[in-house]
Amino acid sequence: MIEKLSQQALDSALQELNETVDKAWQLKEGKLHKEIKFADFVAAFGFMSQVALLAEKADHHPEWFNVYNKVAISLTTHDAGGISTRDFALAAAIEKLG
Ligand code: HBI
Repeated sequence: MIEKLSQQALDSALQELNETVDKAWQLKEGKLHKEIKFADFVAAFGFMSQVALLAEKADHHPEWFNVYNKVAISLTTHDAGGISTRDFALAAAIEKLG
């Protein structure tokens, strides 16, 4: 069974993740959260399609919200009741998308 990260592990994983990104992930409502703005709806939906493929491969799925060119993503691990290494793995994979 996957476990949720301790506050200390969470803080250091978040710091490490954010070293590699231009817009930071944040902790929001106990989830790993990021809001991304794209050029238009097609670009936003294209991004979501790529994330959907990653999510299926990892069997780990985002909570997200899209309006036109904006996508808000929240990652949490239901099985763990909080944020786990799976959320950081998915966030890192999302950051690697072209
Ligand atoms: N996605 N975010 C998230 N958290 C989970 O715990 C999770 C998931 N996708 C599939 C999944 N768990 C499966 O392992 C089963 O729990 C259905």
